Amino acid sequence: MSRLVVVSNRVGPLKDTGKAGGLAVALVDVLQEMGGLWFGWTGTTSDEGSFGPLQTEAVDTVTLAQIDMTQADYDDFYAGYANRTLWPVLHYRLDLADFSRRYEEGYRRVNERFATRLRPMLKADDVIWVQDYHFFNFAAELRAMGVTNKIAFFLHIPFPAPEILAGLPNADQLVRRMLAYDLIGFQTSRDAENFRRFVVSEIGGKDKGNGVVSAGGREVLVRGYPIGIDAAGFAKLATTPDARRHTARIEKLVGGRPQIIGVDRIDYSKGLPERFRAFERLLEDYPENRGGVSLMQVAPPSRSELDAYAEIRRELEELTGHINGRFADLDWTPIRFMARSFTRRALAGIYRASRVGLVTPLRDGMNLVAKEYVAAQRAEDPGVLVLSRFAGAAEGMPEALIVNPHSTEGVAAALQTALTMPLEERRDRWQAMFDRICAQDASAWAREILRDLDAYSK
Ligand code: GDG
Repeated sequence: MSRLVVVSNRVGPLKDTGKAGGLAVALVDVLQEMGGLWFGWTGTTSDEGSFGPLQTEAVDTVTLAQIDMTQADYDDFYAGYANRTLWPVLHYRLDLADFSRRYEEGYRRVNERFATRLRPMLKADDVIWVQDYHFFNFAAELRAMGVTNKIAFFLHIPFPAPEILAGLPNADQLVRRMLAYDLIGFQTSRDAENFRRFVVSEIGGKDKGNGVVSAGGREVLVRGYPIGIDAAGFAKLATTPDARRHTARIEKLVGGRPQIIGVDRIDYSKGLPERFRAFERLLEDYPENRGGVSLMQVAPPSRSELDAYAEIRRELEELTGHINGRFADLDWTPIRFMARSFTRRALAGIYRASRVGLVTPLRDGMNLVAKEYVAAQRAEDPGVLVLSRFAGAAEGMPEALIVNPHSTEGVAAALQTALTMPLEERRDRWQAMFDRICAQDASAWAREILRDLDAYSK
């Protein structure tokens, strides 16, 4: 069997995967099974940057190999092109994108350097799997160095309609370089379709059917592979003593009154201000909820050095103050906004204590919170998931209450439906979603991509 080489911006952890998300768990699983190398950035900057020493760590059959970046690489590649250019464009926010030439150059530089450092570690029959928008160019760089191995790519965030992507300077070059991969996986069939449409309409390629596109002498398999979570593991987490303690704390606090839960990194793609306004509308339009229903928002800050992120946080603090000031009562606080993180166990317990899971991104590749919320519920008395149609997760969770996150009235009405839904209907909807997320878990996702890569590319 071939060895697996995974490339991603951040790597690991190999041990203590209890702390890691579903992605790390799934990758460690397949890496252990096939034997493998996981290559990426250390997370630190140094003067030597990617020219500096390779830091390695091995556990059984898996080796982690990491290199630093220089401060300039961090600024131009990571904070720059990845997070200030690609992230907004791929989330349909051309208005927020910064198209500085310096960023684009930094992106090419880091992709090239990282590929150069990986090259000597590669063996002839290694299977290479590159993750996410940081490394669109990675296969093209490897090919330029003569690497002929099978290489797959998976994009964790949305791939926008060609009409949007065309706004990115040099988008055609970016997509042309992506054709150096043998397989390109997206979160949804819609994203895959957007990519194929771009290849046909913008770079004169051909759609050959069955997901295959061709251009510039290359043929690539382009498909949707919705990422899953370790559903069974997460369900177990929700019943650990630590999780139970958190469930009990909330139950004590709300005293039988229903709680709505939101869990999101503070990011403009997550639709948080829109969500708070929809909750306010629930209290306006359905006054019977005043004094009863509350919204708990767990919101770990991310990328706070970027203005757009700092602004969202301020806006949320203001909205919380406004809504609480307007509606709060002696024994009831409408919104609990917490700009902090919790352990995964605590999160599982928090989900379990919440009658409604509110997941309303304006755009999201998949959204794992939607799946975690479902996994953490009690089978006998499960909560209801309210889910944005613009989350990739909506494609595979039709039993959720699907909403347009831009519609304040629509989300408020769905919340009211969720809060008044009879037990039997809650159970039916939950069971269908739970069965599906267990069958299509993170490890099934990874295996399917690797199987297709093996079957498709010669
Ligand atoms: C990207 C794509 C895609 C959140 N708060 C805490 C915490 N979390 C965990 C959640 C979940 C993860 O972070 C967030 O995953 P999402 O999928 O919701 O969103 P992104 O971070 O934007 O992830 C997304 C994903 O990649 C995978 O392909 O689904 O579309 O944007 O697991 O539980 N974890 C802990 N404490 C917190 O306070 N421990």
